[in-house]
Amino acid sequence: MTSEAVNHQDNFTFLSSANAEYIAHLYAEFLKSPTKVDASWQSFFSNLDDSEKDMLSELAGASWTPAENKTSNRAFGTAPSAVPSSAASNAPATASTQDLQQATQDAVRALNLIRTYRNRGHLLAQLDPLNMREKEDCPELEPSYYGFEEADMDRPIYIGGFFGLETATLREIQAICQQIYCDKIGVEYMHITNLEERDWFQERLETSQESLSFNVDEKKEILKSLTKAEGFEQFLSKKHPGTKRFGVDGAESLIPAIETIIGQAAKMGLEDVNIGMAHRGRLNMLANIMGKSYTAIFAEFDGAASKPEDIQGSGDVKYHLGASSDRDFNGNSVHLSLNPNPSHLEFVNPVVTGKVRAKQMQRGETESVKVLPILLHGDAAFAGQGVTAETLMIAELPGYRVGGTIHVVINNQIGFTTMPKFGRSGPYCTDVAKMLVAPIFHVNGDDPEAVVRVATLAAEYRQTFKKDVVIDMYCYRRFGHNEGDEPAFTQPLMYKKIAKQQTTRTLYEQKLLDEGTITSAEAEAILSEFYAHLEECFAKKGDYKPDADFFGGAWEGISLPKGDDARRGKTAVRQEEIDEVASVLTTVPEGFEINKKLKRVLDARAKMASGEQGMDWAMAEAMAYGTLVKEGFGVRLSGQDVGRGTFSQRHAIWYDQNTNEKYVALQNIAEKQGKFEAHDSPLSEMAVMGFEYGFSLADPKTLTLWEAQFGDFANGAQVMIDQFIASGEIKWLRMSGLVLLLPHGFEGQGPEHSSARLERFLQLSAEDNWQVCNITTPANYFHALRRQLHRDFRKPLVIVTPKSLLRHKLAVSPVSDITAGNTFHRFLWDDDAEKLASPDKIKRVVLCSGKVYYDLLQERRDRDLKDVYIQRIEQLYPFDDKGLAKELAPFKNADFVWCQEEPENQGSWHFIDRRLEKTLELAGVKTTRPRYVGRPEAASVATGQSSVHLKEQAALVDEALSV
Ligand SMILES: Cc1ncc(C[n+]2csc(CCOP(=O)(O)OP(=O)(O)O)c2C)c(N)n1
Repeated sequence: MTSEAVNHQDNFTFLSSANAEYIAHLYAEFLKSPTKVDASWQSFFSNLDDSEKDMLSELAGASWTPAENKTSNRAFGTAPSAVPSSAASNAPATASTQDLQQATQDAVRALNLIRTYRNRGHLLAQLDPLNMREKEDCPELEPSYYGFEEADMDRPIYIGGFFGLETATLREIQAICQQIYCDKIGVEYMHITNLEERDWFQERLETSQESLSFNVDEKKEILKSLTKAEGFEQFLSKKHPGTKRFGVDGAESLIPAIETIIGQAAKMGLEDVNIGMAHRGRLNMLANIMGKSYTAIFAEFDGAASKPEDIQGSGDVKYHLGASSDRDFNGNSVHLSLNPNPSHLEFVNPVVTGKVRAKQMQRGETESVKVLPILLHGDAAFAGQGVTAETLMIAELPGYRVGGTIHVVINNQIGFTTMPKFGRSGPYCTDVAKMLVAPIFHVNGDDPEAVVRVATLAAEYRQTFKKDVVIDMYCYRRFGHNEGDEPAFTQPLMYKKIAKQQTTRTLYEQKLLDEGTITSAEAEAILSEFYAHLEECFAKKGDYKPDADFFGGAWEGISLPKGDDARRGKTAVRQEEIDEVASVLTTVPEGFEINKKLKRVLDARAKMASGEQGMDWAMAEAMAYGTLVKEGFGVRLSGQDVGRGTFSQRHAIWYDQNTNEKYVALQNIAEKQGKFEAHDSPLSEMAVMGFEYGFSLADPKTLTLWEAQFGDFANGAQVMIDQFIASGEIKWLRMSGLVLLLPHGFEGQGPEHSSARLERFLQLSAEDNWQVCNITTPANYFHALRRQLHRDFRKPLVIVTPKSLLRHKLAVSPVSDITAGNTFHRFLWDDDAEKLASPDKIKRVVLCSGKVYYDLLQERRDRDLKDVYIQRIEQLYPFDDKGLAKELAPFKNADFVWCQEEPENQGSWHFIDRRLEKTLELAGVKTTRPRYVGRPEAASVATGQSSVHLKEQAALVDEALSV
């Protein structure tokens, strides 16, 4: 021990709370002006390094509250102080300046060490049950990094109330820090910017460890839960060896974790939990959390269907199916819903949060405590899939908030055969969550008590602060990617280790036996009783009859579509309703300074409603929304810049030109009306479309619309379209009335803004899965939108919406087209039909869809042709061949062409040519094969040169009209 160290030891008490206040005062003075303190303090303060100065700054800025009132553990801020602050300017007589300076330096260094543990202790935490995680080299977690020597380890240092202690030795400080921050739990919370939340964590993490221990009953519950998790998988493996089940084996602590999260959240008001997860452990979750009967699962392993025979649908594999149930958690009843999901990992995330948002709104929830999303992730998928980041990114936005999601990562340290060091760039698979400044708990899955502890904290945090929180449970995958897979092909050493690893339940049982919490007879009984129960359920599997919960809850009154009629729905409205709604939509509230150009738009809209002027696209849409909310339905529109509309056409939100204040006329239609929301979304397609799809699953009484900025951007959400919207109903018996609005039009704007890729949607059309429309009139758009809610079934609607038609002088509808007697039309006749030759004299029928109709119409007028008829198909799918045949039958002697702007390999042609062939046969006309007129096949959508575009367009119109 150096003489200096001895001197320190003698003088450690020189820095007491009173003296700390004195030094804080001195430092505050020094910061104001160095010459305010004497030369020795000047030099002392000047020589401190930056982090030590930080500590002293906190000391200087701290409000001095007595220890018992403390709410914060920050730096010196909670130093117990019996000394009134008026004493601060007087140095306590007992301490020499040199002693005080030395003691101060010790304190700031020790506090720096503690702070570093809070920040970086997780890097040394014992998280990996296999002990294969490469630990970081962390010299900054050693006292020597702060200038301490071995000789300093055992002398008390002033730490101002940290861990409830005024003084502690470095050895004690390090032991406490390691226990809190480097044991089986590693916490990342210091990046949280909100101080209240950070203090909340600190307080909970740094309370005495004894108060965190579990009582006997709690420990038994954990053991029982692990027994169910392990026993279920082992039972299945015995009965169906080698069959894929994507077992939870190696991650059994997941089950007590989820049980704890729901139980804790329920104590704090939770009533409805919505879970999204992938394959791993899904059957276990279904059985042990969702309460799906073991018998049902055993029957499904025998090949039983998951739905009754009389219900149509392709079904899905058992580890993708959803379920719902009601369960009791310590006296609190909770509705549980596990969303079905496709194989595509992580894409279910925004679907679940969208669903939660709808449920929260249905309950009128403002506190976000009653409905909770829980998302389970694999480590490789969480890190790798961009939709994870998109879902996190929208979590705090006003239009998409759900008051926080609890994320649980089943971190089995492998993705199929890929090891973490090839699966992500950062140290943790959860690093992406930091963009949301979400707290992250890393925890060792082989310590179920630690897992339950973080599960409790995560649920408390979410229910208190209403924000996302992440649990990263390190575990392992006992078998291959699935149970028939050989993991030793690629991870021989890891799997040698795993073969020797006792199960989590065995380890925990042993711990409870060792500490005398249970007897071996009790342990044996827990296991044998559960197996006996499984055997009983297994014996009953032959009697199992599946059930379908197609139309429960909010879906009451909705049914499957019946027959194959036109399914028009009653969509017309009375002129009085139009007048009432239009009056609100075109009246600027008093005192509101409207944009002058917008005022002209509103004046024109008033004339459209009264019939003085033809109604344009945007007014028809506003009238559809306005009449729906007046009837009590909701309307939710989301997508990039939807409030104004990408093409400055919608103006659903007005901004006061002096104050920026918003006014939404559609929210002021009537005293009692449905909710209207228009949310300008962030620049994401995938998560936002998925969110809206989820919303539509939970709320059939709200017209839910997602709009692409330009239609082609929808392919940024292709997985949502393919896996959920097109096929969700047929796979999972879940209806959706989501509307996709996809601006589309070949208008010379180059390859990327011309096509909504209609061909993709048409290729996906089958089994009555959705509706695909390319509409040409505002009135038909009005009816198509209202039809979504005015029928007793729901189907997604894809509309390729127009761009130039928004302001095209011909693309207007008289207001009478939306009043009594009118409905949606799947086909539209020629506007000039009456001026044309009689049908039998028509030489050419041009069949088309969308904007090209107006190009053809205009050119035919210009050429004054009488023997060419133009027939529009407004709804491409479901395609009504009989209905169209009726329309075409009179043109007995004509030839038929299909005219489109899109290249031949795109647009509708490949979808419609065979259907038209059949239709022409049904119509009994002379020509039975339509001819294609349009651009030739092309790899890119359109030319980038507007002159070329114009030439191409003129040529195709010419060819279509030239008989
Ligand atoms: C989007 C997507 N890409 C690829 C796959 C194929 N796949 C299935 S499981 C898997 C590994 C997933 O690893 P991880 O997320 O760690 O979960 P684990 O299977 O280890 O539980 C992969 C690549 C998939 N299902 N989804």
